[in-house]
Amino acid sequence: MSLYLSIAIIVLIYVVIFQIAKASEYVSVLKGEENSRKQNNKINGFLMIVFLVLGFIGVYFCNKFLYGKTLLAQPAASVQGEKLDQMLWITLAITGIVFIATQVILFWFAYKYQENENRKVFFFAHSTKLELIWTAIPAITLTVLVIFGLRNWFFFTGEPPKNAMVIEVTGKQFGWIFRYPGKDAVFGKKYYKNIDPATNSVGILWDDKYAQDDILTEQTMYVVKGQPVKLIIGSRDVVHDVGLSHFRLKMDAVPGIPTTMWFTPKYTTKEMREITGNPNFTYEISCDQMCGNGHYSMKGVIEVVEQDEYDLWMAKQKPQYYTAFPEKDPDAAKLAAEAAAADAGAKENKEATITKKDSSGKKAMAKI
Ligand SMILES: [Cu+2]
Repeated sequence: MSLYLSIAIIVLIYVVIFQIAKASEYVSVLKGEENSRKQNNKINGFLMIVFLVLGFIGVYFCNKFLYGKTLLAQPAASVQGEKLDQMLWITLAITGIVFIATQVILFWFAYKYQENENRKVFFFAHSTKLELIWTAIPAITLTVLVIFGLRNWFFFTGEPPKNAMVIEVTGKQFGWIFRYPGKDAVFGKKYYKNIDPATNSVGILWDDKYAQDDILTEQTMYVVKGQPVKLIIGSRDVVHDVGLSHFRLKMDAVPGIPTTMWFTPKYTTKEMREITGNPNFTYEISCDQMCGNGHYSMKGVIEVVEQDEYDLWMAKQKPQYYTAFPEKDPDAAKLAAEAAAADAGAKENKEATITKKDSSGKKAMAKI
């Protein structure tokens, strides 16, 4: 019913506009072409100013209602992110000033210099000086912005400080795998043909002596507040992208070509919950590259914690080597030994009870 009503209203509006246009055409015929054109000019000039003012009011209200929903309303959660935010604000300020100035001039001129019988058109074809000015100023400004951008780019894709922890991030259809180098702080070698989704999701070469303490986790990555983290990023299948919007960073995950970036988290997840006023806040890794039909579900989580909480978490992690070879797990061997000992103990007890029963049975027999 509401659909028919909407169609009827649209048709009605169309008919009304059509009739007004027709009527104004007849009026202009009656008034004469010249008069009608002058009047139209005035109306259009006035509408230019109305459009300008309404446009600015629209921008103001969009900003008022939508700014809080953008990530800019939250502080950048990494030291590098702050630098990028600063760059963004400088770019927005420069382009914003240019945008407002050019739009005001554009609409104001259209109104102010509308057709006037007392004014003659000034013919102006070319000015080298003017062209030099409007080419040189934007060129210099953009060069400065690009230089700042490149400096930041080389900063966070370059070498991190020495105390940085290193985590390998591997994208796959559809999820994230994180590898920590373990106690020796060196990643074991890997080879794609060794990939086994159940026990060896990144294809670690177990013969490598550095490989046996490597730790694998999926979907959640733990990092420490204030400690630089270097990510070595790769992919197991198609191109993915590690998108860290709260840290203001992103980097492609390309199969066969490792990419890197590093950042220093500024706030723990708990602190960020207070800052954003959102008790369910989590740092998210989104895949920023369309990578297949499960792309939407590639949400990873980064837990930023204090050092002691990280140490506690790390202590609970088991090297992946023991998942691949459970028989070599010293803990499992210990447990097995304990279980065997318990078994043996139980057996001994049982035998003792039987002997006891036997002897009491014999005694009973003797009495008979
Ligand atoms: Cu993806």
